[in-house]
Amino acid sequence: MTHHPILASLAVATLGLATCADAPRQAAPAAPDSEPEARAGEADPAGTNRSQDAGAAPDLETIAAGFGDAVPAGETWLKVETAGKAAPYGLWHETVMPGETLEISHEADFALALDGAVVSGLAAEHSWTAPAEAGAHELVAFDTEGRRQVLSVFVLTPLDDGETVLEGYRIGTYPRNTPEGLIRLADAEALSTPVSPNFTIGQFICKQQPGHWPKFVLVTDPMLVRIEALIGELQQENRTGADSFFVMSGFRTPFYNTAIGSARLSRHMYGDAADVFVDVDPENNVMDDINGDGRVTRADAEFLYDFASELFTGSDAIPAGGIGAYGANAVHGPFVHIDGRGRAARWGRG
Ligand SMILES: [Ca+2]
Ligand SMILES: [Ca+2]
Repeated sequence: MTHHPILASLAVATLGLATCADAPRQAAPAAPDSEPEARAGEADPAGTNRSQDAGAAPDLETIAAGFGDAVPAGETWLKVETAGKAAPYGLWHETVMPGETLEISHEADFALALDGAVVSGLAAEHSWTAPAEAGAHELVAFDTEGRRQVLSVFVLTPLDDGETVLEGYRIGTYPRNTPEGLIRLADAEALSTPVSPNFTIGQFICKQQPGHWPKFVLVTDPMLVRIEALIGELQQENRTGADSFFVMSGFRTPFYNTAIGSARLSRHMYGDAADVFVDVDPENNVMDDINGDGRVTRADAEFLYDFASELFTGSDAIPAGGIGAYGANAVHGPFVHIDGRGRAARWGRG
């Protein structure tokens, strides 16, 4: 999925979206329940009754059409909440089980576009019921002032205990806490689906079965908030020209985790860990000389470790987790491990 320009069509019929278009549960007097989409070029009669709309009635399609392809700023413009929590960035992702209803709310009215089509009127609360099929969708929340927020919504493939292969992709067996479902990536195009301002889902896939589709993957919010905050701060302080990390190892299926002899309860199996480094100067699949001493060594991993440790310790908004520093060996260069285990853990720093 890419960032579609918002289309002017009203494809409400697709994907069972009739359930999404309305249902503002707050009894806003003129909420456009029965007339979810303003028609292009036609004043929305309901809009004239909204006491706080001083100007012309909003034409949602026109507003949505003006979005273009630009990714929204890192900050959360609308502070849209899903599942009782606000997205930490203006571009984020959400997972839902098939048929599960996503509740989306904000303190003021906003509208929704799904996969390029406006699918709701203005309201402070919306709900969207996921289709039965696993897949990725682009949900855009926007208001009449042109502010918007993007969520990549993944409808998961359910994973039953004891299920070891999904559509030919080896999952293996979780030693405990089997996830209720996995993100399904149907084809190479799905890899470019954004999950945060500086990361796509494709950066986290397991290295097994490279030519096989579909693939399955997970990423957790705490892990992603941590590496997103880290790359953002490195950019802010001009420590790197990288627009993302090189993710050496993200999600690992239990099958793969066992095959490489990793820890039995590795956070990687839950999408809650990433082994990362910066790699743009030069871009050569090896850590850059980020500490500027003219060499690429373990000291560069330790620089990233210290930078991360200081950043994470100093912020209440960043979830607790692990940081590990690693030097080079025969098969990889220096890197840091970042996870979101919920409590501070540190290792690998002498
Ligand atoms: Ca490099
Ligand atoms: Ca160095």
